[in-house]
Amino acid sequence: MKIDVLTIFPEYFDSIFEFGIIRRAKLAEIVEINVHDIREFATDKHKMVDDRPFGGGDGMVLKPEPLFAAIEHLTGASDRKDYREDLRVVLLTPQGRQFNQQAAADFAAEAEHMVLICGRYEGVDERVSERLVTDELSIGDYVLSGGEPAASVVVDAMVRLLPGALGSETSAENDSFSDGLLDCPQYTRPAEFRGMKVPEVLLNGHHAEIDKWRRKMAFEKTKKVREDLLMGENGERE
Ligand code: 6GU
Repeated sequence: MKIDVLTIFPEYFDSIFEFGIIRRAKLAEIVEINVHDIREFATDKHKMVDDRPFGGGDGMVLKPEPLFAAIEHLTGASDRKDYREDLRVVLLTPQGRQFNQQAAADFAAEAEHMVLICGRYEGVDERVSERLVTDELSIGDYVLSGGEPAASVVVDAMVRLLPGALGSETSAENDSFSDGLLDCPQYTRPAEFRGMKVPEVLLNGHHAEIDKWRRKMAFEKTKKVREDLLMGENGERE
């Protein structure tokens, strides 16, 4: 998969993709990630990327021209109806639909090329969404100053699902959310620490019992802190 990130703060990403699974996936050429400064695509002599909103109001709005130029440069198309089937142009914005594990899995499976546009809190000219953007995503119900942290979240959640990104020693199958539940508690040595003992069931090597305990703990944890995950679409317990 190829990922292009468009941002007015390219330095934000200097080290964020240089660790752990994402770094390994880049080295193994499972993913290629390029970060671009939107300002490089500015068309006027002052390299302006934002301007005041028509109709008045606070803050600045990202201008359409640099983003249209950037998307055209990166994809060869300037209208989403001309995109390749495996291209996604994503705008990170608090007005987007909420990103989740299923969305990460869908992008990882379907997209060969992804362009992430980091919006600003104040906004992006609507014509970018109208003509260029295939998906508007938010990472949750809180306000960030810009889409940069959200873009790094989306990249991380997606890249770890690409075939080969996780070593054979780990797997995404047991992750929180992949089965709709949070993870069970985990312990490592020592078996007793400051008077706190590791649950006996984990020490006895009885795998059927351990699996049963883990499922029970995962369910109880989920019920306690995220009961919404146990509910179906209509609010009924599943
Ligand atoms: Cl994607 N952007 C901003 N600015 N704030 C957010 C967000 C995105 N997701 C949650 N809050």
